[in-house]
Amino acid sequence: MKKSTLNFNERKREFLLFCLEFNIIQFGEFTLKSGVISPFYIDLRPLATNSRMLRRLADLLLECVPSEEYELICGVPYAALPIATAMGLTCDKNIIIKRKEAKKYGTKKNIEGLFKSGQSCLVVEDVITSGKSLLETLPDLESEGLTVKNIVVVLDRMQQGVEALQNKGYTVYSLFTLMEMLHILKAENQITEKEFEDVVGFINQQSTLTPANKSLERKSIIEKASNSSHPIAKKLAKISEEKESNLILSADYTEFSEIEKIIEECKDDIVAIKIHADIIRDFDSKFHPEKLREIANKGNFLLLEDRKFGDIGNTQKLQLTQGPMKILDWADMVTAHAIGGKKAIQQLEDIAVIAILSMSSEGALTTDEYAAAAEEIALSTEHCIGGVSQNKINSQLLCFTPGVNMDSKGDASGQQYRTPEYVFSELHTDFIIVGRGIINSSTPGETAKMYRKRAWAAYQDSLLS
Ligand code: S5P
Repeated sequence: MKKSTLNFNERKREFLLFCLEFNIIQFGEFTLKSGVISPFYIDLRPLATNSRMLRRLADLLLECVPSEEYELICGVPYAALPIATAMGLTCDKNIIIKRKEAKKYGTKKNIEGLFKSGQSCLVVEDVITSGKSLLETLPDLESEGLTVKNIVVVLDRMQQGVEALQNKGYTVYSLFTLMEMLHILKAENQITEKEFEDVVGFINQQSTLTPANKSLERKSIIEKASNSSHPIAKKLAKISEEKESNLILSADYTEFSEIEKIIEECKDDIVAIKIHADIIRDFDSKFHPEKLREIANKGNFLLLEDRKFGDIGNTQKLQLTQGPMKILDWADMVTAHAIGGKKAIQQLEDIAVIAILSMSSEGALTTDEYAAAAEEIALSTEHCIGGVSQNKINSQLLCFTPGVNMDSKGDASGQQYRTPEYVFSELHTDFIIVGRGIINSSTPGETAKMYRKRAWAAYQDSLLS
């Protein structure tokens, strides 16, 4: 089969539209096994009869999980069995089959297939609700000596299943959450506003993860990232865990050589470097991006261009791809205002976006009302991985907070600072963005280390409280 030329998000959309067309997802009135009337119904089993879409789904799921993390693939019976088989065929890894009931004769085996104790296994599930069927399946695999760390699911119904598994130490990757699926279908005009609201109302009524009770809990970066479908959110979370760091260095220099120098000093302590390419006097659109990419890969951190897009969609797309910066060619993430509305921000879909929800400068016009509206846009936009915020974010978005300094309360130009401890405990920040607190220090390397340690400790405390 010819490989699709569409990008990850376009293929996700294509897959959902297919599901709708073939009644794999249905909207209406359905009586569930429990007797509850549901405004939607999902059954992925018929998917196996369409080999093209099954392959497409296999590709998407394989892209969710780093391939070096597992040797075998196992589908939870029955819906995920063909999906796991398609994945195995695609990535050339062996699959094993977990029986629904143990064999009553012969070998009485629970797991079928050729495997060795100690091998790592990726578990595949179609839909995760409470996580019960996965929690029943995993001990059977583990009792055979298999190591299970990662689980990939097509759809997270947002009914605490992911949390239940995370609490047991598993990493869950979901291709879609129910909310994300609804937002895509709404954006594609495939469901009406009423159908959208009925399903959201139903989810809330089923006492699932409503925005209200989500706000009570402080979620970890890893949890948030596993609920995000964007690979950059997951990569950032992975780097953060590996380096025990929540620190993004804001290298606001006007000479490229100074950026190189500060990176050399701070690279072990940061998860990302944030630059303003448009203030670099000697920015060379070919040489500097290549150099930045090379040192970022080597130093295991990401590149954030703080472009703060804030125009109409068409202009933003041109600003992302054209001109001397050619940001799309080298940056992993960009910042963007939501001021131009949802459609405008959608034009940046080829890159991970951090939406500006509120600003740290004195007198900023980003009121609570504005921030809430911007957050709503970010939440319903697939490629928005987080928000730049001076307030608590009550959702799954990663929270990035600039305006952090251990020694100063602000500058003469209206910048306002808070301490790492304050932002982690009060705002539930995930990443701090620190500029002059580090770059103006006489020993930036040591200072970056100090910020990293204080931030990580405050972050850990905030998870416990
Ligand atoms: O609200 C904001 C948003 C951003 S991205 N306040 C900010 O200060 N920033 C950026 O963070 C700002 O553009 C600068 O690059 C950095 C803060 O730098 P510092 O030197 O004040 O720590």
